[in-house]
Amino acid sequence: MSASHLKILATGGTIAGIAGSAIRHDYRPGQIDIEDYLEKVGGLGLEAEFSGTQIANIGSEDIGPDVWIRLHEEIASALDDADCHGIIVTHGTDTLEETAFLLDLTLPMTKPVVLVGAMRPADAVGYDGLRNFANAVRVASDPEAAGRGVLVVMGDRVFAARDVRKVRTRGTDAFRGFPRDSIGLVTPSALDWFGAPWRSGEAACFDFGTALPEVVILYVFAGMTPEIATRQVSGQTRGVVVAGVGEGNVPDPVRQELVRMRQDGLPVIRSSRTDEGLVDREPEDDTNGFVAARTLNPQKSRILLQLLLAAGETDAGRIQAEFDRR
Ligand code: DAS
Repeated sequence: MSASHLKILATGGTIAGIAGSAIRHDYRPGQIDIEDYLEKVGGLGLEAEFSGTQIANIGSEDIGPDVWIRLHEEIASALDDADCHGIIVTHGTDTLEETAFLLDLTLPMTKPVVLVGAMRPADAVGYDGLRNFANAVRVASDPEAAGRGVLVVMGDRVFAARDVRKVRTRGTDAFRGFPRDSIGLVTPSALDWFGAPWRSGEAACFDFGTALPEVVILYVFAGMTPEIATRQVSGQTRGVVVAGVGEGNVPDPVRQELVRMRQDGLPVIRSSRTDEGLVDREPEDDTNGFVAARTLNPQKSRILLQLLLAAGETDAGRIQAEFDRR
């Protein structure tokens, strides 16, 4: 098989981070630029040719719509380039799941698009970035990787963007998927898929490029009051996601405040602060006008609601149908 031509879009993060010592914990993300990184990778003997673009060189806690718009433009251009077989985005791990899900919802499923990061900086003992990158090259070079949504490769596992989330602050096994855990296993020498592609050739679910409307996430805790909820919603807010306790539950006074927000025209999505599990519709949702997030965590629910609102969708029934189908 001739070498794949892969487009590498670098945004920074720990994969490009430097600690300055092999034993220091603290480090600075985004210290290695893409050209230096590709030079490092050149010594691995990977069966691929790369062209790199530095989109940003920052910690992913600082990534948001500005970087997303540039990433989206560069990926769309690479998807139209007949000489490009696949795209790899190097990214910090803290918000990797949000970038991946945003791209998953706004790109056509025609070529592999893979996000990859690292949990340890490049000069740390046990640096995982080169292995993760080599794994990402194997996935992005496989035509079978297209049609599975945007993919995340971390810790020898392949995740679908709609499932993946960071579940640990440290350690190279920091990512899990829900409801599906990994959809494939990968090493620098082997790739095994579990199941066939299910979105081959699909068009983008949503347009992207306009400013994303403000959607807030209300994190629920024991003793939360309606005033605390109200203070987090401003005149610019266009939607509310609740990181509820258990299966998306809130104290009753807060529920009453959320009903008022709904009556003022704000969609309200009930998600959960609990790490895994379904948030299903309850009979009261019909009365309250709320939407159940189903399998999407609060940060992904926010991305989906932003795109729905940007597309002019505010009907709770149609929004619920969109959450049901993800
Ligand atoms: N520095 C954090 C980030 O950019 C952590 C990381 O990259 O893994 O998300």
